[in-house]
Amino acid sequence: MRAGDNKAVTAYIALGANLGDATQTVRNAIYAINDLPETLVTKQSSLYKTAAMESLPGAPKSPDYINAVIEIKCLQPAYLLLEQLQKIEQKAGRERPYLNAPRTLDLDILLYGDEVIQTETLTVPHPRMWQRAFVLVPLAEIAPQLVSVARLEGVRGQGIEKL
Ligand code: PH2
Ligand code: MG
Ligand code: MG
Repeated sequence: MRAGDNKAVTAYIALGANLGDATQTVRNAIYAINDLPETLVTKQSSLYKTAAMESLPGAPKSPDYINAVIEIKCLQPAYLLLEQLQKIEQKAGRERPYLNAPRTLDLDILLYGDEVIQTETLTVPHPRMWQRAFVLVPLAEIAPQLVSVARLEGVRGQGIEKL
């Protein structure tokens, strides 16, 4: 597809990794997403090193994450995009031993145009995105119109460092 295709939806995807060579995994994932059918990566944030959030009580302490956010133009429906993102996660060695376990790669759809989606497998907008500096700071870098100063102020103090 072409970036200017006027039927394409603009969507935002959060990338996160905190096992193995996280930086390389996130970079490779961006290439893999750009290679998906009917999908183009049109913007990409810097990479950020971020403190792990929301580990389960009693779970081993999680290593820092590498996080980023990308903008894509996409001609496929969100549920198909999700399936393909999950395949990329699996190829990167993703396992799901427990909630919020450290992961080789996590790809979350944050926003899919202005669609509101609530199914068993997919909730868009992402329900926790506005509470997380590791999402809002990179999102504000590539889409400042989507993130108000008040939203950014709300996540101040969460550990995040631009690489
Ligand atoms: N993802 C989580 C849980 N906690 N913490 C950081 N810093 N970055 C993440 O991507 C992340 C997290 C669940 O997906
Ligand atoms: Mg996630
Ligand atoms: Mg996920």
